[in-house]
Amino acid sequence: MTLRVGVIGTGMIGQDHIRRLTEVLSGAEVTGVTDANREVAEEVASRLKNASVHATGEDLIAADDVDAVLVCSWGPTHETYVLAAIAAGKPVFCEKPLATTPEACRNIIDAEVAFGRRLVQVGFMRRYDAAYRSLKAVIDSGEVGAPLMYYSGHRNPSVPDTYTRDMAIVDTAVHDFDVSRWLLGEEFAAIRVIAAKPNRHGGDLQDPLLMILETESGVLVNVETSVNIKYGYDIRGEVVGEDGTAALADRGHVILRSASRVGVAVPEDWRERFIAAYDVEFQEWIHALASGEGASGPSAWDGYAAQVVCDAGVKALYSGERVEIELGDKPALYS
Ligand code: NAD
Ligand code: ISE
Repeated sequence: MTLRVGVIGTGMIGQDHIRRLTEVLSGAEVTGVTDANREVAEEVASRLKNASVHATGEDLIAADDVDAVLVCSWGPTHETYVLAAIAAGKPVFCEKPLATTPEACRNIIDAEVAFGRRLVQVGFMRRYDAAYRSLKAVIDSGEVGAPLMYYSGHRNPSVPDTYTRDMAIVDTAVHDFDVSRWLLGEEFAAIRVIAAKPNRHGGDLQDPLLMILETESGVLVNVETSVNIKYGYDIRGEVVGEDGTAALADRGHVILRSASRVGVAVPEDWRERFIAAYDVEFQEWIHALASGEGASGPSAWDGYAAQVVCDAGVKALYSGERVEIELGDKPALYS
């Protein structure tokens, strides 16, 4: 069976995922697209074999030739489209964030729980990255003992002018929150956010930021976001356990020799750094849906939990205080 996918939002990542679905992976075709900017959607559709352009996301979700929905529009629009897909009983892969507030995420959880089976998957692609998977395997094997601390470095060479103060938390560190929860297998209990001496390339942004999170068992997670670090896109991770440490290797990097030195070239951006992870993420999603198993990757609960941490993080950023994190009851659907 070929999975017929409709894509809402044909901007940067929408186009990249369409390329992935149509040129890299098997088992799926893109049969519909829509974008608030119709011209962009039409241009994208013109490069596809058999894709209709829909006037709205709702029309696309209702289309008979769309089996599953991929939401790649701006964050504030995600809740509406994910809810519409659930109402239509169609699986929906939603790029991060699941929605932009914990309340909106809860609305999605309530709708999915009422539907009775998982339809939603969130685009936390790091869980599919080979290096992260190896790191998790080492942690789970007990080789470094019980984890006590985890460092998660998230560096972007630059960010666009539209990048606001909160985005270091809600747009960038949201990935670190998710992957730390997944690596350590537990929820967060509190967060503090401290701004470093500002990077002169960052304008009015508070950049870099250091976020110190505590898990329920007391593991400290420190997340560094540096979003104007110029030299490249660099993702770090190191767990400190009772008996040793384990760090993400520089997988995919290129060793350079120049000016009598040996160095490591780093990818330019997230597309290159996570290219294989996006492929695995989508292939597993397609197989899960095609086999009738249903969404099995990052859930609405995972999207919600990350958003609650974001919300607390923004409060911690502005108050300078330690802000507690409370998720409430986890529906059985996600256990
Ligand atoms: P983008 O601005 O390049 O593209 C977004 C597109 O959505 C635009 O073409 C815009 O016209 C369209 N759009 C906006 N509102 C819409 C609506 N109501 N209906 C239909 N289309 C609408 O942004 P992007 O970088 O592609 O990001 C899109 C989403 O993907 C964001 O949620 C972002 O956080 C996420 N993202 C995830 C990753 C990742 O690493 N997983 C990387 C980049 C972006
Ligand atoms: C972007 O939206 C992503 O999700 C990237 O993975 C992240 O590194 C970047 O900071 C975000 O802006």
